[in-house]
Amino acid sequence: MKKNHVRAKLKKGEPSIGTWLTLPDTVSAHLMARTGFDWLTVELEHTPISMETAAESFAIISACGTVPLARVPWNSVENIKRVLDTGAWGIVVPMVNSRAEAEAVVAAARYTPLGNRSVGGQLHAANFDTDPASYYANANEEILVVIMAEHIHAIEAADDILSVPGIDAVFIGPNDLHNSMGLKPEFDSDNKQFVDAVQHILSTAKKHGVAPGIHVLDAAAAKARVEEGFQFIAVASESGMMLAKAREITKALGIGGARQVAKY
Ligand code: 3PY
Ligand code: MG
Repeated sequence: MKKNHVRAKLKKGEPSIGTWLTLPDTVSAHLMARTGFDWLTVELEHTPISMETAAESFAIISACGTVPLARVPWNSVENIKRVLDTGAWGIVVPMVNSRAEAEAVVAAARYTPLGNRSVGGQLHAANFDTDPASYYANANEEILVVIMAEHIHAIEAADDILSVPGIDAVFIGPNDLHNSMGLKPEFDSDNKQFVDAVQHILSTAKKHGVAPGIHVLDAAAAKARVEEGFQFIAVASESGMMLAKAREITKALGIGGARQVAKY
């Protein structure tokens, strides 16, 4: 069975950099899997990506030697089960705001005795280049479980949440976190409440042996967060990169007026 090299890196305390896939397109997933990112997260929370496109993307990404992850639309047994059973090597779960919600994530993502994930499916084993019995026996050691801290309630309950056994990483969603503070959604800011919340997650994660992570917009921000001790870092998204480059060109040509493009 293949090894999840991203989980291994995080366990060793090393950083691991990836990006988000937001387009419902297996061709762009294939091309992105060859660009050098450690992992690619198929984004099912805020996009029209179907389960079929996601499953094909997981297969293509893993065949390229990159780790396929899925951000599920919400924290539920159904969502977590379906992406893992169709071949994702890990999950990113939005808005985990309490210990009970974190325990529910682990229960859905880990097989007994760590959780109660139901057994079944073919594609999980295929993507790890093994048979289902070996997958069931080893999946708890290979599946990456990432929960998101993106609400002030998660910051307040960080100690309770991050002490739940079975969580590998905590990933800050800066846009929702700003939003929950009544601030404009942004990837970063100097706002003291936001800065303190980020530092609180960083130190609480380290205390509990959980890899801290955050979503950033560019390589400079990714390097700065690595310097601070963050490990699981997402840089923008494939559509954000495409649109930023397209806008750079149309701006240089003086066309398109003051049009803004989505950042991720
Ligand atoms: C956020 O910034 O809210 C996110 O969910 C980033 O992935
Ligand atoms: Mg969010």
